[in-house]
Amino acid sequence: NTYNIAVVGATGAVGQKMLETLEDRNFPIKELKLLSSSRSAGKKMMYKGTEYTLEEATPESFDDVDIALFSAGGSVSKKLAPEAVKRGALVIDNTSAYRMDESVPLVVPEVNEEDIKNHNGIIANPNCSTIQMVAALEPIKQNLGMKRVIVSTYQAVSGAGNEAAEELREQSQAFLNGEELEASILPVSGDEKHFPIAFNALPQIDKFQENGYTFEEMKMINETKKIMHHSALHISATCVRLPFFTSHAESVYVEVEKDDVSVQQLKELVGSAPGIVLEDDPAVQSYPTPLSAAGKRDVFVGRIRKDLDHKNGFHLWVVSDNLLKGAAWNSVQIAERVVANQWL
Ligand code: 11C
Repeated sequence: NTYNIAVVGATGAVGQKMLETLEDRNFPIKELKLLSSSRSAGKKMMYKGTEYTLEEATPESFDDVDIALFSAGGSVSKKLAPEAVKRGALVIDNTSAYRMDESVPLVVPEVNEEDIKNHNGIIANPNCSTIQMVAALEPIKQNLGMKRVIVSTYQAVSGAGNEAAEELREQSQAFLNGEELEASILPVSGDEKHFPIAFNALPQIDKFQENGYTFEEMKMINETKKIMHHSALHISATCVRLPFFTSHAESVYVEVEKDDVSVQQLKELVGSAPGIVLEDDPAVQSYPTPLSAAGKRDVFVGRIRKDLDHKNGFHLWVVSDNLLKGAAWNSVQIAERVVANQWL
């Protein structure tokens, strides 16, 4: 079987990776449609050596589309995803628009693939920093039980889009030339103040909420509970933007329910889980980094060690390409599971 596929937001940081991933995976495409805002309509992009012209996304664009991959911002998804569904398309939405909607499954295939079955036309793709963490935590939750998670993130600028990545490039050059740094996007394009990211660390990703946490932190907290079906989980997050381009890294503290678990046991569990690669050998300085994970689809885990005080506490270092497993690959992987299981 082959399918008519639409990519909405094809020119964005994630949209570009969606095309690359569909091509790498040789996804069974009958017809491909690249959709965008009116601003990008008319631009050309390549897929499998053929040039495609971007069309402005309208409700009618989805006539005859089987699967629509959305990554053009929450407001576009809010407006056009229901139109696509009305016309019979399955929407895989990479924005936060529908993630916490009870009628919409929020899916990381390694964790809750079965939830796909309950879709009503829309499947939500979680936030990038959430995806890699839950993939690493799932084998722990399943085998040992999980009581508490405390995560601190080290996130790449590409998570904030191509323009944020450009801002880091320009500021880095300016810094090395001894020039003044101009910030107009990060930490959050829509917020009042902007700070330099080059040679810096910004403890704000997305806007602050009333409880003092940022929206990115609340996404990690709420999405994790939903994906893992673990509403009783105690979980807290601190999200930080750092000056590198690709992959998010996370320091994750987890408390398990089972007593007397050894580090070796935890390494075996995590290392044999789907989608996870264990790179963990302090004796030979083996651990993943943002650079070593960039361009790869897996989630890499290292530095697994026991907490020195809490007998059931462990620390992990989790790294993955935020545009691949964190976005494009997870979306295409959902599409692959839908097709393989005939859950369209
Ligand atoms: C970042 N995690 O790194 C964000 C980007 O909800 O899909 C992903 C935003 C989202 O800035």
